[in-house]
Amino acid sequence: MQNIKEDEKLSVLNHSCAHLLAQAVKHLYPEAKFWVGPVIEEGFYYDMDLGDKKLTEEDLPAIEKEMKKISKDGKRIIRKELSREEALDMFKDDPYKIDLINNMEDDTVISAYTQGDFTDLCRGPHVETVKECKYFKLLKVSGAYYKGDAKNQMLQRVYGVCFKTEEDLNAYLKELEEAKERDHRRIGKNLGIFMTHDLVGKGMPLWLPNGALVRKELENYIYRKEQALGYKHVYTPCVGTVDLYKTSGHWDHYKENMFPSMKVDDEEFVLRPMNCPHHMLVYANELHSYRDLPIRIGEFATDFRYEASGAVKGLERVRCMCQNDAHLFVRPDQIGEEFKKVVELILDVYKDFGLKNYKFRLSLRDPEDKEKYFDDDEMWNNAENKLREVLTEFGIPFYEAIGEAAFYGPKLDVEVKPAVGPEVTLSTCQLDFLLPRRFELSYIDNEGNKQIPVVIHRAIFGTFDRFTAFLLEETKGVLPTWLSPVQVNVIPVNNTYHLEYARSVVDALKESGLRVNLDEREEKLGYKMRESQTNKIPYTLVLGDKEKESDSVNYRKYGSEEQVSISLKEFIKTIKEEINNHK
Ligand code: TSB
Ligand code: ZN
Repeated sequence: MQNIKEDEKLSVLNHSCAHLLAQAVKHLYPEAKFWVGPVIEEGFYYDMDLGDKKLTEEDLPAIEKEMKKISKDGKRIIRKELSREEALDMFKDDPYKIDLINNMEDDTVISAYTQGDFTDLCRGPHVETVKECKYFKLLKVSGAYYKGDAKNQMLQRVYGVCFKTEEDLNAYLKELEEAKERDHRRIGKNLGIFMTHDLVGKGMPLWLPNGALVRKELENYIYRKEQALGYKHVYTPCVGTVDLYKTSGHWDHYKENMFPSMKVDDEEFVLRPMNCPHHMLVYANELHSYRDLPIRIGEFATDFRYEASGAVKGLERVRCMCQNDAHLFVRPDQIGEEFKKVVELILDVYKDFGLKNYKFRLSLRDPEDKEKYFDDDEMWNNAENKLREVLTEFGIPFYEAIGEAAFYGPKLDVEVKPAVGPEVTLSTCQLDFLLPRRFELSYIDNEGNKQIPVVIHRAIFGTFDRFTAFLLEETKGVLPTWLSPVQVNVIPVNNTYHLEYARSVVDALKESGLRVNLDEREEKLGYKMRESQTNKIPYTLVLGDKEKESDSVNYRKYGSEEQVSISLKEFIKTIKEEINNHK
């Protein structure tokens, strides 16, 4: 999707279009007051106060119509510089603009732009006439707190986008439409993957039977991989005492991302935002020798995080999530090798899922930010250099991001781009020299002395929630056979003659461990076959006389027109092979 901000001319055009929007709104709702209307990557928006009038998407066409009218009229856009007094006088009826003026530095050049009957306080620049804002579209409305502060009143934000030509606008709208089609919230609903409910709460999705099947398969898949790599899996509670998180440092560094605490008897609990403290205690439960390391503690662990209500999104950004988490306890001399193994596992998993659209990001601390990051230059430099070294050795392309590290150490993140909205992190692998110290962890070295291990935090899927969201978007809902909630849909040509045979095929498939649906509804064959496609079921079997007589099946693979006839035995062998190869 084109980034409007990156094209200077387009950026100016969009800014002018924001003014055009405000002018049109002012014509339709004369009481309207305006806050700010900046250009963003996807176009522009304007925050406005319309008193009691609550805008909905249905109001947008009328506003667009008024914008078109003003644009056609073709008034020039005229800049005027003002003294502070003139500006305060000009906008005396507008508390938001007064606020803006009062917050300007003394040496700011204050300017206003006028087009016909509308004047706005603005730094500019703008296009010459409103005529140039011709190919635009208003996209959506949402609430936005004044100055982005939840304590302030809610304003209304109208989003739009403007292009130089009709073709550009149409191409953009088509892309937008395709992104909407790919949006996991839409696919997730259509395929019965998850739901949400106000009574459960924001950012708290409920996994429906189909979604639960997908998730279980993902769990089994990664569990087997991790077991093979020597991980030990545990179960620990999804709460901990405030003292646990004071010991870990989360209470000081991560509190704004945590749910508030609750008192039970004489204990004060928090819903855990991370599992590291629990795993530190699991490690500390036994004495360890240098020979035991690395120790790899894994868990599919439920966490709760406070995410802003405007930021929660389907399964991608939730307040209750399940991490595919593990903490690796290693000797300092094992850091490079163990980190490498994690990167290998990430690459291996991504290959299995056929994922290609991702970027490695090396997230480093901001050395200036002494609040967020613990203060030990040497530790940070060592850790950051170590990660950089391994990546370079691997020859993996990566980019560096200052200020994105966790408070306890630098990390490697895998970034992906959702259908809608900004990039998010999927996998993560984080070095940590701090937590082992805070929990006074140790192992005995080969000379009998106590040493402190290093911890690597890593999540391959990130969370099952986010990974599923991404997978639904990457596959457009066409999951590989091994992950599909229903793998085979069996349709008898005629219930009277073929149902019995169809049932025997279903039994045989189920016995082989396949997930099967028998469509025995009294509907037309063509209708049933189309529905099988809509539900994105990998295999549709159509069973009639020929199949019944020869103990065979006639199958059609999702997305293919070809109908294939093979023996039932052969079919089971083929599909099982496909599943075992994670295809
Ligand atoms: C890897 N302590 C480490 C852990 O040991 C940790 O919690 N790291 S994290 O904060 O980066 O979270 C791990 C992963 O969870 C992220 O990489 C991301 O993929 C996923 N994640 C984070 N926040 C959310 C959220 N709100 N919704 C869904 N997934 C999330
Ligand atoms: Zn952790």
